[in-house]
Amino acid sequence: MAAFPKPESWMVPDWHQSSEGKEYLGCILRRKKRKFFGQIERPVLSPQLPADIASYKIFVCGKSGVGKTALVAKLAGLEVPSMHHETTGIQTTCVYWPVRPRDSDRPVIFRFQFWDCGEPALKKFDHVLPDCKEKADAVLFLFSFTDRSSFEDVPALMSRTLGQDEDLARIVVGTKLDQYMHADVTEQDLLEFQRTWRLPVMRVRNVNGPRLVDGRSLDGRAAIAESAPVLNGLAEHLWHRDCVAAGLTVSAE
Ligand SMILES: Nc1nc2c(ncn2[C@@H]2O[C@H](COP(=O)(O)OP(=O)(O)OP(=O)(O)O)[C@@H](O)[C@H]2O)c(=O)[nH]1
Ligand SMILES: [Mg+2]
Repeated sequence: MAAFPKPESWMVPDWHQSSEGKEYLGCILRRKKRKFFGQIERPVLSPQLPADIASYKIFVCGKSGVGKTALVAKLAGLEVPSMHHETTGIQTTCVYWPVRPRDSDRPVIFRFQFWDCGEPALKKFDHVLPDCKEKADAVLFLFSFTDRSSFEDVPALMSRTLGQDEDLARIVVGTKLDQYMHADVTEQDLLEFQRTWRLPVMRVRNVNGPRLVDGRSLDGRAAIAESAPVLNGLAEHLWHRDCVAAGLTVSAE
């Protein structure tokens, strides 16, 4: 998975690979596998590992089959479904991710609550879209590298989803980057899109790593390494946005 570049990071880069980062990552692992957190569960930290928690609600949208459920599963360290099963209704998933701000002596544990909603529910029930957006901090707009129409529809998807006065972070995510033989969207297309829309674009491969057991990755740390760039990218973007909103820093735009 690859995240969009940021000129100056407020986080210590690759902290999750440091010895301190690995200690904190222990709180999202259980018996070397990624721990699944229910809505009211949270990581248990010992007094030797103090941290602040920052919670964000993130609505994941995009046309059916683009990879919304697969992306959330990948970020949560769960098995990515190999077949397409349409998501009926709304599925929420909590993902915890520790990061280390450069200017703080305490790590911050991000709690991302992803709201993944299948398109039929959005179309059928008027209350679903407002529910997904209520108190949300960000929307991920997904397209697939193998489906040009899903890419070309992103501007319309954004205006269908958010009104002009809705100030949520907008992040565009291209899925199926691994399917480069069937790619229908080029880097040049993405550069032009970024120039026009000035939005971050992430590129992801929602594929299972090797060795899966019981629907969870056998090697939780290997799975973490694969999803770290996207989780770090989300944390970076949302935190920076909050700092700009609080007047603590200036926008790079
Ligand atoms: N190779 C590859 N396959 C992917 C990727 N992302 C998703 N898929 C596959 O695409 C299919 C559809 O993915 P889903 O995540 O179920 O799609 P969705 O957007 O949730 O679809 P709905 O629930 O119907 O709205 C599944 O077979 C996934 O395994 C990817 O990055 N690479
Ligand atoms: Mg789905």
